Amino acid sequence: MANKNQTLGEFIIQNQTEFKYSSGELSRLINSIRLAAKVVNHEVNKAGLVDILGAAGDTNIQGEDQQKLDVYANDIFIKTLINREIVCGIASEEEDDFITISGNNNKNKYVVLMDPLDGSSNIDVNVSVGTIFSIYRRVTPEGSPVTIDDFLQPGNRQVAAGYIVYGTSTMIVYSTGHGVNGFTLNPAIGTYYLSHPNMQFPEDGNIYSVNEGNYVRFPQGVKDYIKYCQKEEGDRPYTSRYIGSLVSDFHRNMIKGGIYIYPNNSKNPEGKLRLLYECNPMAYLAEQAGGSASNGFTRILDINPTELHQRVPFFCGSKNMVLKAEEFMKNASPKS
Ligand code: AHM
Ligand code: MG
Repeated sequence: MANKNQTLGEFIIQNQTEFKYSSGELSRLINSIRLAAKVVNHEVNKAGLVDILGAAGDTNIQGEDQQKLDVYANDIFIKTLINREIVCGIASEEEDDFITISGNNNKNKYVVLMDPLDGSSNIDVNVSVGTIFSIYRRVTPEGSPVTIDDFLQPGNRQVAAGYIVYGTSTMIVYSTGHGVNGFTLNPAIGTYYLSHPNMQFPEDGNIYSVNEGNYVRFPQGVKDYIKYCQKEEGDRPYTSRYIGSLVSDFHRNMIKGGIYIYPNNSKNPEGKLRLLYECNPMAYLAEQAGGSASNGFTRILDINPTELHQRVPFFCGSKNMVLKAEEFMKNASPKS
């Protein structure tokens, strides 16, 4: 039974036994992410003071170099995970290659893949950004250094995934395969409380989120679907809402019902979003909340990744909306 006074720390302990291999390692890992998220949150909240504290590339009054926030977030998450010797490897959107962590004699079981600060171009204009993370059990034997195979696993093998949204409130939303729960940070005391237990995507929705500025470059199926959303019929036209910050757009759609689309287009033939750092974790959360995620034709979580920074088209949100968009994609594609 969900208890709204419950803190994230209490929730993690209470639910530890639900984990398949309950050694406490995954709980400690989520605890580390919780901690790093607080540090990043503190820095993101100060971003508006940039003219006072110094812009990226400057040296501040204490003689420290000011970093870009996405680089800062990347460093904080990596340092926190390395210092606690809690994972055997990390891959990040900000790093060219994966990082091997050999602490604890390579005995740690989990790898973390993350986008430390997604939507960072929104920071300058005081719009919400987020952190996205994804956790897998390694596939190579414990006791040896990780290899690329530990990272190139299909999304259906994730053991946990989540995001932090640095919005009007800071929230951490995550799943370990038993539904999705959201916790809101009380900044006065630095504690996250269970504010959104068992989050569910409405099956239908009336919001579509896509960068329509790219319309002329979209595949015909997406153009047709957008026209469908705009048609005056039944509960349509739908509302268009696009923040340009995946975590925020997803978060709103999960609460209100909607679809997020970042299609391939003539300029980005594979799409823009990264399969491992953005699409897989969001797809896992969507499905855990009763929603759906596809590349227009195939379930995102069933795609076998071939490279770390692989991009894919992304259609994610309320189940019936994703189904409808897929129908348009199929109907518009050349019949074989
Ligand atoms: P980023 O990882 O470089 O921040 O890019 C990902 C972001 C998403 O958060 C957002 O939905 C999308 O890029 C917006 O892209 P665009 O400006 O092309 O619409
Ligand atoms: Mg990103």
